[in-house]
Amino acid sequence: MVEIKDQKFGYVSIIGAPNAGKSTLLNALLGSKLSIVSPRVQTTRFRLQGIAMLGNAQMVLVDTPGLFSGKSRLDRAMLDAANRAYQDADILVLLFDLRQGVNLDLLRLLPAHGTTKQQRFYVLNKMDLADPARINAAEKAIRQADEGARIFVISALHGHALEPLKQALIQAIPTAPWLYPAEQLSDISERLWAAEITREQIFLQLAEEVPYGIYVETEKWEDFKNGAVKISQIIVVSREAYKPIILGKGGTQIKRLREAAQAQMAEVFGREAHLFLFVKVRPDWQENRQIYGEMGLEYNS
Ligand SMILES: Nc1nc2c(ncn2[C@@H]2O[C@H](COP(=O)(O)OP(=O)(O)OP(=O)(O)O)[C@@H](O)[C@H]2O)c(=O)[nH]1
Ligand SMILES: [Mg+2]
Repeated sequence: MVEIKDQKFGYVSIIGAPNAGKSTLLNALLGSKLSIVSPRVQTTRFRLQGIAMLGNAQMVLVDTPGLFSGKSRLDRAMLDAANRAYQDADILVLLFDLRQGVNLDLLRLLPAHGTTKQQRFYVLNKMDLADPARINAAEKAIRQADEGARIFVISALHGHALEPLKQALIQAIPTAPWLYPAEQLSDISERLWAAEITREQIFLQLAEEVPYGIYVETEKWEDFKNGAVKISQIIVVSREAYKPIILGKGGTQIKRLREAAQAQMAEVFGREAHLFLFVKVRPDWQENRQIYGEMGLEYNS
C-alpha cells in the first residue's frame, strides 16, 4: 500500500486528429481494452476516462474525440468534449500519426488552446509505419513551434517504446491522494460500455457512412441468479435505408454483429452474456437531447 503522502493523482488528456491512435494509446497505457478502436475516423464520440495505476501514481487517462471541424450538432458536441478534456487536464498528451505529419494548427479548433499552461507531451505514434526521415521531420516541426518540447516516439498498437512515456507521466503527475479505489478501471457505466462494444462492431463491420448514422442504446440489463447477464440493445439508425444493411440478407449481418459484441461483453464483464439486438429508425436522433446527456456531451443549440 502506498501511503497517502506518497500518492500522486492527476488527469492526462489525450488530444489529436481523428484516427491518430488516441483510444489505442489509452488502452495500451491502461493495459486493458476500454475504449473502442477502429480504422475509421471519428470512432470516439465522447470523453472517456480510464483509471490507470502506474507506480505510485493514479492517473485518469482521458480519451477524446478527434479534432475535426464538423458543422452538425454531434460534431460540435464532440469537439466541445475534447475542449473540456484539454481544459481540465493536468498533463496534455498531444498525439500525432507519423504518416500524417505534425499539424499543430489543428489545436486551434479548441477554444481552450493557448489559454492554459499544463505540461505537454508530444507523442508521435505509429512508428512501425514510419521511416527515420519522417520521424526526424516531425520532431523538427514540433521543436520549431516549441523549443523545449518533450517528444516521445511510440507505437501504441504494438506497445513499443511506451516505457519512457509512462515514466515521464508518473514524474509529471502532481502529488495528491488517489481519488478512486486502486482496482477501478473506469467510471463509465456498464450500460454505456456495452453500447460502445456494439458500436465498435458496427464501425468494424459496416461500410461507408452507415456507422456515422447509428447510435446504440442499452435498453435493458438483466442479471440472472446464475451470474449470467441479458443485455438488450437498440441500434438506432438515422435512415430507413440503413435498416436492411444492418440486418443483412436473412439477418446474417446483425447475427455477425451480435456474436462478436456478445463475445466481447462476456470477456469484459467476466460472465456469460446474452445479447439481443433490435433496429429502430429515428431520423432525428442527432437532435435528441437525452442521447447527449447519456454520453456526457453538451447539447448546444
Ligand atoms: N500500425 C499502427 N496502427 C495503429 C497504431 N496505433 C493505432 N493504430 C491504428 O489506427 C487506427 C485508429 O486507432 P484509434 O485508436 O481508433 O484512433 P483514435 O485517435 O482514437 O481515432 P478517433 O476516435 O476516430 O479520433 C486503428 O486501426 C488502430 O489499430 C500504431 O502504433 N501502429
Ligand atoms: Mg478514439
